[in-house]
Formats: sequence, C-alpha cells, structure tokens
Amino acid sequence: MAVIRWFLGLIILAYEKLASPKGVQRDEAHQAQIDEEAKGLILYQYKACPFCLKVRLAMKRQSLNVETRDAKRSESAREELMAGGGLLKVPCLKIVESNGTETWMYESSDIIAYLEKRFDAPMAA
Ligand SMILES: N[C@@H](CCC(=O)N[C@@H](CS)C(=O)NCC(=O)O)C(=O)O
Repeated sequence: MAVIRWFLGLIILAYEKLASPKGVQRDEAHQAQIDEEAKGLILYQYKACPFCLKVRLAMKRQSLNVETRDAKRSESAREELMAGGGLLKVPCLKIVESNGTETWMYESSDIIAYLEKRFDAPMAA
C-alpha cells in the first residue's frame, strides 16, 4: 500500500511539472497589488494530494503567489490546521481579511471558485 501511495505521489508530482500552466501576465503594479492581497492567504496542503495539486495549478494559472504549508511533513502546520480549521483534511485555504477575520476554507472546488471570484478570472497564458 505504501509503495502504491509513493508511486501515485511520484505521478502527481511529475504531472505538476509537465502540466504547470504559465500563468496570467499582469503589469508590474497590478501583480504587486495581487501579491500584497495574497499575503492574507495560506494553503495547507500535502505535496502529493491530487486535490491540492488541482488548487496549486489553479493558483499558478492565476499567478497567485500564495504561501503553502505542508500539513503532512510539518507538525506545526498540522497543528495550525487542526486548531484553526478543525479538521485534518487538505487542501484548506486560510483566509485572513484586512480586518483580521479568519476563514478556513476546505474543498478544492470551493477554494478555486473563491480565488476565481476574488482575483481576476484566469486567461490563457
Ligand atoms: N473533496 C475534498 C477531498 C480532499 C481529500 O480527500 N483530501 C485528503 C488528502 S488527498 C485528506 O485530507 N485526507 C485526510 C488525511 O490525509 O488525513 C476536496 O476536493 O478538497
């Protein structure tokens, strides 16, 4: 079982390398503004989780530079996720609003829909 999981993980990481989109191009000022907004986001994830890959690719497509924390390898990330979100499940997007309000969003499709609504719609690169 562990070997199968390891092999699937390899496939997922290889797919990420091959399928990685270039990402939307923005002018410098606009990208800087998006980068600033993205500082309020943290993606809790596992490297080899297909649902996390789906979110990472969506972020790449939108050129969103979001901090990621590995909840499998890092005990502190796992503890943060459990304490904040309440579930040991990934992906989970921590959203901190400018007024300090925190939201812990689970479900890859919900996360992608949220990012597409909040940031510009992705365009072909
Ligand atoms: N429907 C969820 C599925 C997420 C999911 O099943 N994630 C797995 C990892 S691939 C998980 O966190 N399992 C709990 C665990 O590993 O402890 C989504 O689309 O985000």
